[in-house]
Amino acid sequence: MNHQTVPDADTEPGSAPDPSTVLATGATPEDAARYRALGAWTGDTHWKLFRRAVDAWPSETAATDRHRTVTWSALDQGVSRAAAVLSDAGVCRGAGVIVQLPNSVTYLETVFALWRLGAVPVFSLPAHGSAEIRHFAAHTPARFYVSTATPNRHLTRVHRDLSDLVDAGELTTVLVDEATPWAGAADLPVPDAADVPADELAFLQLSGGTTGVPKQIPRTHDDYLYSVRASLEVCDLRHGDVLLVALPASHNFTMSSPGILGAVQVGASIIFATDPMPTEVLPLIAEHRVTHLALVPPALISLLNFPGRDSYDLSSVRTVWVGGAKLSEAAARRVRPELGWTLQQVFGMAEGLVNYTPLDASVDEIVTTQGRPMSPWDEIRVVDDADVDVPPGTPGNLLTRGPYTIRRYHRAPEVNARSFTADGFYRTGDIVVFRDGTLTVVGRAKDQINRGGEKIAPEAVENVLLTHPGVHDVSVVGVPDDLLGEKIRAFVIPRGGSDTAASDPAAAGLTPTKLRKFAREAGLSSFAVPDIVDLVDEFPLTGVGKVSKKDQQG
Ligand code: OOB
Repeated sequence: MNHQTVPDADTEPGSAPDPSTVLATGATPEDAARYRALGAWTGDTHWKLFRRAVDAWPSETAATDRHRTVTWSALDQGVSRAAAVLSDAGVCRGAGVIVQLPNSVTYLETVFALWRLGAVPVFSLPAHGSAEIRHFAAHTPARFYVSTATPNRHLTRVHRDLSDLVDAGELTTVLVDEATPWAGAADLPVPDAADVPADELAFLQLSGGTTGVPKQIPRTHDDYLYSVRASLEVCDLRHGDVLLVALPASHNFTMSSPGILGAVQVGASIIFATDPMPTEVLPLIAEHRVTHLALVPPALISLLNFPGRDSYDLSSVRTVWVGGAKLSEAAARRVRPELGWTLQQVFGMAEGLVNYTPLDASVDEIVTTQGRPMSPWDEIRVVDDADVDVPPGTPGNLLTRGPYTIRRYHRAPEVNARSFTADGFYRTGDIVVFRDGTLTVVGRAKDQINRGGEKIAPEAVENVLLTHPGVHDVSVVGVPDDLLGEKIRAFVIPRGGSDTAASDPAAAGLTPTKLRKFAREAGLSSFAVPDIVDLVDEFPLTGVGKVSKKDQQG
């Protein structure tokens, strides 16, 4: 078993780090000195953040899921047990550990135990398929995988599909029962907390891939915890509040805007839902007197349109954060009058930059913009395709740099060359209008489908469908959808043509339903399986003979 650790920089273990870019995020020593002098980077770590909460509010409620409710002190005991079990499995300081857990108290115990050990979580989503997990195992030094032992149809399939990696000794799996976790911990020693520098890699965060496969985003304790504190400055989450966590915990929005870590910072209690749809969210709001929640636009719209909504007491909620995809002005306008809640739009990205509409902004600003950069040290540029700045109010490509925005992906030199400018600005791929300090998202320049906040690279879906022996060619596009914003549509040319009754034997009997099933079974994430499949004879072409995705979008 190779317990290789995740080094800070893009260097191979043992080789000398490049002195100009020693930090995992690509920040230079000059950047680091500046952000420290400004007070943005304070030397705090995720483990210290957790310890402070346990010491300050030991007997207050920390978190609740469908299996249990824990105080901060009970959570701390769970974290100790988790650390003992993970350490016994071989997880050590610097080890990379893929975390694929549903929203749960067990999730909290796992990630804080990893930070206690000085290990490096590699975050994935519960909906990810085995194809993504394989990719993480291949492209990060992670050799451990923590997931659930509680019955779960999708994850059981993922675990089964990964068994060859486990048999080959390439992945050590720790499966945890969410109701009775960390069995066997009683006989194991609890390792001491590791002393971890705050400018070290804290975890690898997911990026909605714009290339075939998701990229890994290196975040440090210093930069990420600054983003949490900056979020808290512009949000009204306070000690004693109740935060409903209904989007996947590992998503940057859920984790840090201000999210789970914001709740740990201020001492708010966390209620876990495993699905953001109204049937699960509404009863939890009423039962736990929830004060804050974060939703993607389709979940908010479903809640606004839910017929039985009035039978729930929703008066405890002060603020709803909505982000991940563009919220329509029409839906945004309904929030205050129909729900009585304050809306904060959140336009963020796992690479860094997060924007919020201010709590006290005018109604027009709240419903028509995606907010203002949350830090005074966020640098914003809006440029044309030649990287020349456009005048204020003119749509252009959003570039950004700042104390919590990465300057490179983890070990991806080619992607880095096109995703960042030479002076370290991140090319967000978003087309925006910047006016009077506010950003409005008006389009997208990246080849990415945003399906209600889930980011999908068309190429990743095309690559999976192309492995079907009866498929000659595939083109995947996002098509407009009232609820999700966009849906995934795959145009497929079967071998021998669209009349699969008369075609090549490999394509005989091919149907859209069979292709969707094939995509699921090939390990594609559940949210990336095409919503619509069309069998066609040819693709529309552009003037220069390329597939015209524009025409396919209808
Ligand atoms: C959040 O993070 P990611 O990494 O899943 O996706 C980032 C991309 C942005 O570049 C943009 O294309 C889109 O998602 N996006 C929005 C948006 N929020 C994100 N587009 C329009 N309006 C919005 N409000 O999605 C994320 C991370 C932290 C906080 C919130 C969202």
